[in-house]
Amino acid sequence: MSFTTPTPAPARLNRSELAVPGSRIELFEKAAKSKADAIFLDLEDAVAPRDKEQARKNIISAINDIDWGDKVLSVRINGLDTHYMYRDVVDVLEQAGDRIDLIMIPKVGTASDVYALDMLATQIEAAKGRKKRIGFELIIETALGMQNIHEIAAASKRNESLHFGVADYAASTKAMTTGIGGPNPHYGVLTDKDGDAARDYHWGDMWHYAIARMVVAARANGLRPIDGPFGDFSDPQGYRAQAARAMVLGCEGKWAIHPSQIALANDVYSPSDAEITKAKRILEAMEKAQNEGSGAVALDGRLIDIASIKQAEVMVHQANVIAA
Ligand code: 1VU
Ligand code: GLV
Ligand code: MG
Repeated sequence: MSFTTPTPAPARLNRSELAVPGSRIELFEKAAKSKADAIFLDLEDAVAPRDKEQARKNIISAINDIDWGDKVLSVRINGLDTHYMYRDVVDVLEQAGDRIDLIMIPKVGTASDVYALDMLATQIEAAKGRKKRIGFELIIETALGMQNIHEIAAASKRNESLHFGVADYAASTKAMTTGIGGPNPHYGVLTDKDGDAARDYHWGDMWHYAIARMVVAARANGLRPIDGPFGDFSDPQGYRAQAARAMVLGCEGKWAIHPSQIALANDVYSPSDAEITKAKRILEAMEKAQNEGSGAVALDGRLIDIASIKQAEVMVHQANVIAA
């Protein structure tokens, strides 16, 4: 291991994060009663400009008045390039009580964006005597943000998670697609025409680089990597496949833009009984191996070694957090 060890963000279950537009108050109670691990009340792109001020008021009342249970509660503020942002932060942090856990910052482009928000939050917390320090969720959804992702991830002790905002990222990188998340038929590989077999076309995962890069930046800085929206809420299979891909790359959860996606995310991001049993068997086998002086042994015809302990511990840890 390096002598440098990332300090982990506060542990929070973040398998599903439900997006709730701040202008749709009729959804607030439903969201609070849902099985989502986390909720973000949105002031940004799900709210039309003429509704921004009212949405802010709605969200402040909702944070104060609704019983959010043990959910992680966040507010997505407007971007730093808008005149809404400063008042989003000031009003929410001054007027909403301590129930709010996080502020979600969209379209973060540079470490200075995070620094500016840290300064503002720090001043408000000191002036108002807020006891609970607010954490930050950062959406990486622009080419600039992706370019600077490592500095962004390290920019504040308030940082808790990085989120992949696939819709804005596609727009920012000028990707020729109008879908929100998931695959695109043009992103595929056709087997060579000189091959023996009949030609075959495989769809690829056009978001692989972005998500993998986000996972590295997040994990290197002790943050949770979270996959963003999947717009086609009529396609549970597609959602599940996207969620599973991101999970295998290291993500800890995924947004739900519709209540039907919550159970899918919770399921994909909860290790199955079979996976937990396998991980525990690896730990048992390695404990036995180490007691007998071996670092590497065979289990079910496969190599396991000391790295396998760490892999299995990730699985068992997640299972324990879910069971707690
Ligand atoms: O069965 P009921 O009538 O009691 O309830 C409906 C509906 O009210 C409810 N519901 C929700 N509850 C809590 N939170 C939600 N976000 C939410 N959405 C719906 O569920 C029941 C079924 O709803 P539906 O199928 O009739 O859905 P609607 O036609 O009402 O709404 C669909 C959309 C997609 C518009 C709605 O789900 C929504 O606004 N989702 C969140 C959108 C959002 O926040 N977007 C920003 C994040 S994504 C991004 O920034 C980039 C793309
Ligand atoms: C989320 O904000 C996105 O743009 O996908
Ligand atoms: Mg966005």
